[in-house]
Amino acid sequence: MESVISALAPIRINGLRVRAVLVPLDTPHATAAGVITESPLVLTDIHTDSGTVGHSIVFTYSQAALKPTADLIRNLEPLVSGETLAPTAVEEKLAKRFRLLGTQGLVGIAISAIDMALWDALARHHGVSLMHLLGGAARPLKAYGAVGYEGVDGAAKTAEAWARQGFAGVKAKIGYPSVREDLAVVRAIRSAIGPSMSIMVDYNQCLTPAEAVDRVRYLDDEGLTWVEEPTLAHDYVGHAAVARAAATAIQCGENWWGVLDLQHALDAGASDYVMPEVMKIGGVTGWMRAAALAHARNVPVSTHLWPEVSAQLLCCAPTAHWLEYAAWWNPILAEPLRIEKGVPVVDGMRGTGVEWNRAAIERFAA
Ligand code: SMN
Ligand code: MG
Repeated sequence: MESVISALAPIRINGLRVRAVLVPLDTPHATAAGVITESPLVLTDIHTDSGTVGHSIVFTYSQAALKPTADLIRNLEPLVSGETLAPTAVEEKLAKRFRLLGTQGLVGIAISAIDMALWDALARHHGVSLMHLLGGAARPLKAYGAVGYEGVDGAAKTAEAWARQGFAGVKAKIGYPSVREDLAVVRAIRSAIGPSMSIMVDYNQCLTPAEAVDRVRYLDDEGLTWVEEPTLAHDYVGHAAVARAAATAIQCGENWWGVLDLQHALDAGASDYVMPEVMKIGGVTGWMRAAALAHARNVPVSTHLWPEVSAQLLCCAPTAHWLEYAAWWNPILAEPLRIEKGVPVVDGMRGTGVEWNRAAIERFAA
C-alpha cells in the first residue's frame, strides 16, 4: 500500500537554477543568414521535492538574447514553484498567463526551457528515458550532418567526413550568389559521397519566392531529398508557390512557433515535409502535438538540433523521417547522443539525455 501511495503522491516543483554559457564551435558554421561561431545557451535545472532534478538547453542564436532569455526563465520561477511535476498542466498555465503578450520569441523559448526540463525530471523520477515515458521504442533512425556555406571544395570535404562516419545523409547550406554556384556545390558533394547517401539543401530563407521558384527548377534534377526554407519561414503563401513549382520536396519547420504555425503551413501547402524544432515548437509537449498533427496529415516529420531529445522524440512519432545530427553542444554534456556507424543509439538514455558536464559549464560560463 505504502508504495502505491508514494507513487501516486504528486511531486512538486521546488525551484529553478538558470545558467548562461557560450560554447565555442569547433569549426564556424556558415549559412546564407550569417556565420555561427559559438552557441549561446541557457541551461535550466528544475528542482523537485522528490530530489529529482530535470535539465534543459535552449539556444538563443544571438549572444544579445542570452541574458534576457536567462532572466525571463528565472522570472517564471514564481509561476512554476509549488506546481505539480506535470508538464502539460504547467504548459497550460503558462500559455494562459502569456496569452496577451504572446508565446513566440523569447517567451516561447523560456516556456520550452521549462517544459523540456519538466519532462526530463518526470522521466528521471520514474527511472526511464523520455522515449520510454512517452511510450516509444528504439528504431533505426536516419541521421544527417550539416555542411556549411563553405564553397565547392569546403562543402565536398565536410560532406565526405560525414560519409566516412557512416551518416545516411548530409544537408548543405546553399544560397550562393547564383544558382550555378548552388548546383556546383551540390554536384561536388554528390561526387564526394557517392550515389547512395541523401543530400538535402538549406537556403535559410535567403530567396524571394520568385527567385526560389526559379532556382528550385534547376535543382530538380539533382535527386535532392529536400530543399529547405527557400524563402521567409512565415511566408506560407510564398512557400506554397515554390512547393507547387518544385518537383523536389520542400522542407520547413525549424522556425515555426507552436503547433498552430505548423497547421497554418500545412493548410497553405507550404511544405511537403515538416521539421518542427523542439524549442520553438513548444518543448516536448509542443513537439509531440506537432507529431500528432503530422501523423493525422500523413506528413513525414524530422527534427532540428537537440539531438539527444530529438532522437527520442522521433522514436515516438509514427511518421518519423530524419534526425538532424549536430555535436555542437557535446562539450557541456556528460553523455552526448551516441552515434554508431552514423546511426543514433537511443537505448540506455536517462530522461531527455541532457546531463551536465559540470566542469565544462563552469569553463564556458557567460
Ligand atoms: C540552422 C541550424 C543552426 C543554426 C543555423 C541554422 C539550420 C539547420 O537552418 O537547418 O540546421
Ligand atoms: Mg535549416
